[in-house]
Amino acid sequence: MSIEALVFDVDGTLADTEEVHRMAFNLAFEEFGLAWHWEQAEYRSLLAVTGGKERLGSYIDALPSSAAEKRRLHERVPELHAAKTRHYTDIARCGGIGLRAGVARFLGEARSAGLRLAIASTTTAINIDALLQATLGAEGLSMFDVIACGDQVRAKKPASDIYLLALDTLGVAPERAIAIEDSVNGLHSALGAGLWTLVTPTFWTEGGDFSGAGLVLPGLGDLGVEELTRIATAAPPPNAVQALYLGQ
Ligand code: XBP
Ligand code: MG
Repeated sequence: MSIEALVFDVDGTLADTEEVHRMAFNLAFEEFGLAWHWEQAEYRSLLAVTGGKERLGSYIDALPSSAAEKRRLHERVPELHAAKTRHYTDIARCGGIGLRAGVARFLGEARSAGLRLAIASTTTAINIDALLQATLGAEGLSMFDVIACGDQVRAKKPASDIYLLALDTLGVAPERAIAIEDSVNGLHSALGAGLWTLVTPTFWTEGGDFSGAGLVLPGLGDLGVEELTRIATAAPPPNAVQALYLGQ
């Protein structure tokens, strides 16, 4: 069965963004007078929770504070996350984040091959807009037929909601699409939606259990679109992969 669409994750896949997300969180903590500072090692473990607001909530829950203090802090999460997003988009818009190696070439090749492009990401639309316009210019957004992201779904990765939304909006069956991810959460989200998945880990996600991935590579590098679609279509049907993932 031929491939019609490629569905890309954003953070860690299109660009290695998590160091800038970490910096933006720390800038927001300073702005709010919070004595919090996420070092890389701590942030790497906090990334097990997808979604910046959910990550903040999980961090607060683990604080040695009173229930009343935790309630007060939870109430501030939306404004704290909005400040973090402002810091992140400021850095992205100034060109502080580049695409990962091979991504721009791969996107161009996919479009020339007539494949449709989509995004399925946990981050916010404003972050995606800032990153894509800064790295790909005016057509950075228009090259994607669908951008499914952030709070458009209730359950974030590893739940499959965001990939199911992307496929539904594209009008493409899972077996006619390939997912490209960087993390275990992202892989499980794509597998649960029945997509054959290429995983390209970063420092933040390497060493994860990528069982069920169709292919794991250090990055897109020189991989050809034609080569990827050939590998994916020669692979076991997604329902077999999905069954493997779902333990059926
Ligand atoms: C990765 C995430 C996001 C980012 C932070 O998303 O889990 O939460 O870490 O961005 P992706 P926000 O699915 O693109 O890998 O603070 O906007 O959530
Ligand atoms: Mg990711």
